[in-house]
Amino acid sequence: MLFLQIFASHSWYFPIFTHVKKKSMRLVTLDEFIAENQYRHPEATGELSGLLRDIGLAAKIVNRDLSKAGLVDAILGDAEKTNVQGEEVKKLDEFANEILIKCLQNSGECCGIASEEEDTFVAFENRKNAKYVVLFDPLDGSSNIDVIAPVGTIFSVFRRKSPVGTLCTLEDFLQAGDQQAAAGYVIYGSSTMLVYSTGEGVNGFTLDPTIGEFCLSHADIQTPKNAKTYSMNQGNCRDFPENIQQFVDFCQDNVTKKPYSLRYIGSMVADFHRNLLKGGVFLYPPTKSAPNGKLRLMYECNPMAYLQEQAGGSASNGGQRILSIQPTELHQRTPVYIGSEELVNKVIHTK
Ligand code: AHM
Ligand code: MG
Repeated sequence: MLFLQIFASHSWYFPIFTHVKKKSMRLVTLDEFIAENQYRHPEATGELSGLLRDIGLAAKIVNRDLSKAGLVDAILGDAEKTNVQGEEVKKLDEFANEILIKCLQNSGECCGIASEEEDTFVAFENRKNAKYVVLFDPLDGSSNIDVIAPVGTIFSVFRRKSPVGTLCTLEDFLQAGDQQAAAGYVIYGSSTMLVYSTGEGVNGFTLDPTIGEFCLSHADIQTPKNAKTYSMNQGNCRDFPENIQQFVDFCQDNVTKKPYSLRYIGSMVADFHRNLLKGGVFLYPPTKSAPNGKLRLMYECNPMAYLQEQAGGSASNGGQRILSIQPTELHQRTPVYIGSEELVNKVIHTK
């Protein structure tokens, strides 16, 4: 009965109902999509597929908790406190961090993680036989939660370099971005979407809350080669390098009176997602007080650069392709210019 109700309420997904609505298409869930991709690669062991499914599960749990953020005191409370029931009070980014760690440790495919919320990497003692490590920013832009602006989870997956059967090591995590086996993000906005790539294009899945499944909604995302949108914290402009100030002048284009649009939410996932779909460039330049910018190479810039390149865009730190940077520390920061290829080129070639 329940199945029939769900089936009927989603009739537009199914070809059987094409006589009802012309644009009908079959629903493809994230799990089906992952399984289909695995089937197309007979050499695949299914471990990466399992890992991606587990990240999807963690995203659903985070999404559930986020949607209650304004209602449940424990979710918005400060860390290091207990509530009246004596339970530990946590902030949402700590919740998200714990959920991801638990889901990945339970998965069996992940031998260790590194998180923006942890001082150093965590090796899973009980998962020495797993082949992958995952790095993530559990809740990027979390300062936006209080005002119900979009936030996101960003993740990056590498094959380990240390021998299977041993504890993972720092070397497994400190790999250049072009070695990523997969990367993606979840955006928790007016709807919730998971976007990921395993190096064969970029696909987006929107969470259908009525069935609790991510469903393919944005197949093979290609980003526009050019656009007239830029995203940056322009309040810092006087502190930016001369060439970035020149680029801002170019965007404001007082000569031809055709300025570019400035769109900045202050949540990288949201700004990136809009630019990925509609075109644009996101900039987080160095400043005098932060010569390497603010954003982290391993948790934010590498996964987003991987997705952007897979979608036909590009990403640079101003002198080097983001994906070619050899990391030296887990938490290292880098300036980043990422988005539509022609706009990124314009930024990095402006003198
Ligand atoms: P966070 O990882 O502590 O949430 O900080 C990262 C966020 C990004 O989502 C966003 O692009 C940036 O910080 C905004 O910084 P600013 O407030 O300096 O513009
Ligand atoms: Mg972050």
